[in-house]
Amino acid sequence: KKGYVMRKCCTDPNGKKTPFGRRGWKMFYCTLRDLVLYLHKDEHGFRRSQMSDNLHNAIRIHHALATKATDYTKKQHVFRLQTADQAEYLFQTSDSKELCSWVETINFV
Ligand code: I3P
Repeated sequence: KKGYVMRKCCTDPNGKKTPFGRRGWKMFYCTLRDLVLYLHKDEHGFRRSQMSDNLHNAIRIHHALATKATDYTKKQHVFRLQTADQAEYLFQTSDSKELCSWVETINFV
């Protein structure tokens, strides 16, 4: 699965709150492959540099959980991703269909 999403970091992989200044929403071209969510700057970055593009922006989703972020009311079509290493992110998708598709894909791969 692939597509554009907005991402907000809430909790860093150590379980500590992401510091102010790094908590903003940012757009990425997101691809899911082999239990890793790769966040590319855009489609071009995805095609050109494949896996080497922003390796630190890769999120391992083995034992991760995606849920609709019904408690987050500032934006629509947002899901929360909690990873095995205790990081937490919010992802905004384009519509409710995309939201369900991302959540199901992440949880059932
Ligand atoms: C954050 C940015 C986010 C905001 C977050 C801010 O600032 O304005 O949009 O989250 O609030 O800290 P920065 O870019 O300097 O990190 P919301 O859009 O959800 O309000 P937060 O600290 O309450 O998460």
